[in-house]
Amino acid sequence: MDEKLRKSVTRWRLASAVLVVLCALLIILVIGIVMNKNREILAKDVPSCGLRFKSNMDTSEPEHPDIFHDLTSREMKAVQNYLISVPELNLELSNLRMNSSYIAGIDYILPPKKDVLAYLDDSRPPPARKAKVIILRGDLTPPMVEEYVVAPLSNPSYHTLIDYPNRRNPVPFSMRPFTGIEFKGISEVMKKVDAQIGDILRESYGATFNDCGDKCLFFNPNVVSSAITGDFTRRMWLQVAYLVEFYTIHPVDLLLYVNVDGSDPSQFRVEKVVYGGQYRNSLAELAADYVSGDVVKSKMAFPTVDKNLFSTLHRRGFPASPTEEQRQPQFVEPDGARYRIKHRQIEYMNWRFHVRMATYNGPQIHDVRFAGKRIAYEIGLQEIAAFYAGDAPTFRMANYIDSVASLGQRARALVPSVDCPETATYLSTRQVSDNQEGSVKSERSFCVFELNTGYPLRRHLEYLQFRGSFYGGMVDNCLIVRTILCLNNYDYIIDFIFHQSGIVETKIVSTGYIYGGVYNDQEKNYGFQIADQLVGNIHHHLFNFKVDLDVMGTSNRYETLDIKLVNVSNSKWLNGLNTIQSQIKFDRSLKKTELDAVYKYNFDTPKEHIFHNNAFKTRFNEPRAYKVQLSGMSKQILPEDKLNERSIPWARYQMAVTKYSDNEVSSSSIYGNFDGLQPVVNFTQYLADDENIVDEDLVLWMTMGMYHIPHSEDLPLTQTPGKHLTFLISPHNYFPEDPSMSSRDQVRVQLKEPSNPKAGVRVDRYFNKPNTACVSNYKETDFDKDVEENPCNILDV
Ligand SMILES: *[C@@H]1O[C@H](CO)[C@@H](O)[C@H](O)[C@H]1NC(C)=O
Ligand SMILES: *[C@@H]1O[C@H](CO)[C@@H](O)[C@H](O)[C@H]1NC(C)=O
Ligand SMILES: *[C@@H]1O[C@H](CO)[C@@H](O)[C@H](O)[C@H]1NC(C)=O
Ligand SMILES: [Cu+2]
Repeated sequence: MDEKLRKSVTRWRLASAVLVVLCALLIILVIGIVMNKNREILAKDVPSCGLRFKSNMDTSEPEHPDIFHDLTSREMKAVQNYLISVPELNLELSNLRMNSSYIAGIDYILPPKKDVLAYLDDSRPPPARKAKVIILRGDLTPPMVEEYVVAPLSNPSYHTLIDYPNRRNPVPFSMRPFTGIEFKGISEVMKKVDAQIGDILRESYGATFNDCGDKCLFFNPNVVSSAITGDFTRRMWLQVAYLVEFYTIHPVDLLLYVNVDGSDPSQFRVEKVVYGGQYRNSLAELAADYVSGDVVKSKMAFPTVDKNLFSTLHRRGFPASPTEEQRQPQFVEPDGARYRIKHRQIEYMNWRFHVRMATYNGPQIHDVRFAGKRIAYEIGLQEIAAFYAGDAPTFRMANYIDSVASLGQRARALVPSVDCPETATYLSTRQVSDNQEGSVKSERSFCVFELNTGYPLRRHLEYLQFRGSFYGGMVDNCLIVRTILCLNNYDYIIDFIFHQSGIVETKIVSTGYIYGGVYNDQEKNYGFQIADQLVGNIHHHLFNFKVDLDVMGTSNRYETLDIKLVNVSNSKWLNGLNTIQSQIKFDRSLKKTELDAVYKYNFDTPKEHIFHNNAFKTRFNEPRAYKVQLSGMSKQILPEDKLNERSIPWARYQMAVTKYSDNEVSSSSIYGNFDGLQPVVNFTQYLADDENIVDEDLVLWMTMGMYHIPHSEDLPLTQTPGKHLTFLISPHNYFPEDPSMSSRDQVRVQLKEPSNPKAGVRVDRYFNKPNTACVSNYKETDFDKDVEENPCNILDV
């Protein structure tokens, strides 16, 4: 090819390339215009929806709270005003110190069950409302924790120390729950730490506790149970950490054993210290050995805090797709919400129940009825525990029994479109805690929503024409009541789920930050190294729930359906040699006493658990029962009645069944983290009297759990998939058929003329119009704007 030709070809190539690019740009432009036009059309012509029936949502606080309602702000104030006027209580509401007399929490006392049922079922007058007030008497010598009943709430006029037949009151001060005042006290110790080993801290870790600018240290407390030390002195091991987002995965190699006994923080002191794995008996000893070169220096650098720091929750990295703005799927309720809320009573389809947030135990539902009939008097959380392990003394002691932090006080704001769907209705809760006059409202601490699970509740397709050709199915639309408890690093999501088929499901799921220590070879069997110097320590999550089941009244019995092997002979019709066939059958086994009824899961003895009233049978004389199904079991392998295990005896059983007693309200207590030597509540005693449980009012104590060996994908946060633990309460020969057969959510398809398929099919949706387009009227920005203007609706400010 000559030079001229080559040049002209190159020119042509260039020109056509430019043309192609121009065309492409033009096409993109045209598509863009058309698409924008389409968007405009959508926005203009499609009606917005979700507006109707908003009047069915009355989430306000009532003037006259009904029997299951939590304390109202007015009642809390009245209790405080009354108590402050009682000279011998010496109560203070502000400028609190550890040696003040102050309120740790106020909770509603549910009246004795017989009085509640007389009111609900026999139109008797409602029993008087009463409050339980826990007062930390730092002012007494010795200091004490006192539990009072205060009543009547309409106008409080008396208070008495609650006289429990089976638990101590008052309780030693050293077993008290955590309060903000105590943590202020502990931070006083940190001033001493800075004074004594501040130089070591700066040289080793580039940070101190006080006057530290943006390079500060903080600590994670690990309660040392009295069951371990053998005495009632209040002590903790503190894991020192960098105060960054987030400190539980930024430990430094320093552990402090602190004595935080009594009500005088000036007496709080460090009794042992572990620096770089080296034990010393005092800060002074460490300081001396550091100077003389008798300790190996530990060295860690303050983390670089930016969005790429592995422990922060800023978005980072490159998303696979979508790479440009494209919104996520959204929820819409085309004709408005299909449930009603009146204060704390919720109605959905055949369901009706009340919800509340118990100060110490967390979320509870009461008087759960389906089609008008009570199934459960109460279903509620009792305790959340996390038992860690490790070579470091901190992790050996890190056996959290979380009601030490008052579970109900830890329910905080739920974020629309992340924590709950956009369509959810929110309820707020109120708590009184230390250092507060009046009560504090937690906005959006419960959410209520109907969830289209996108999963069939049931379906069948008969595709063969000669067998009738039909389809019948129904999506599992259910109502969910959700709360999330924020317990330091962990977040526990608790759902009560109401299915249209009469099944109520209770679910607990964990997410949040893990808690890790400094990695060294001794930790090898306790966790993986998952970041520089970080080990994610193994731990066992354990949860206990109470279910006060009332199936057709309070006279109930518990039977297991024991699935067994049986050998049957086929000799009547089979003339061969080997006519014995093995198959399964079940035997009904009535549980007669509490100890007879404790359930420890055994793979070799499969069984189902049913509860029923012996006076109510189906027309075939079968018991009309409710079945309890456990899907979150986890074996607790620590030896029984030893050390910290003494505070969680409920975890020995996957289910225990007791006879109802007004004195056996909860399986655990806010003192459990400290009181192992002599527990204030010893759940084993509920069983030890081995009462008859046949035709009695029965209470079920359900334990669920999960081992967690953290791995690098637990960074920055541990995720919810695979961590759903549930138990279900389902009708079992209780209804003649699936009660959801009456639901309009179902779809039936059949031939118009069974003998003439060509005539086509008919689809019946029972007035549930499909696919009518509408745009959700939900505005995400409402939340963003709200919290911008009212930061306290999401964060403690
Ligand atoms: C209470 O504690 C504070 C400081 O913590 C102290 O100044 C005060 O004297 C104490 N009061 C009593 C009565 O001991
Ligand atoms: C049934 O037969 C099998 C062997 O075929 C035997 O192992 C088992 O023990 C028998 N069970 C009963 C309940 O008889
Ligand atoms: C709890 O009570 C049971 C039964 O009375 C008893 O055996 C057990 O030792 C008690 N546990 C503690 C920690 O006191
Ligand atoms: Cu975990």
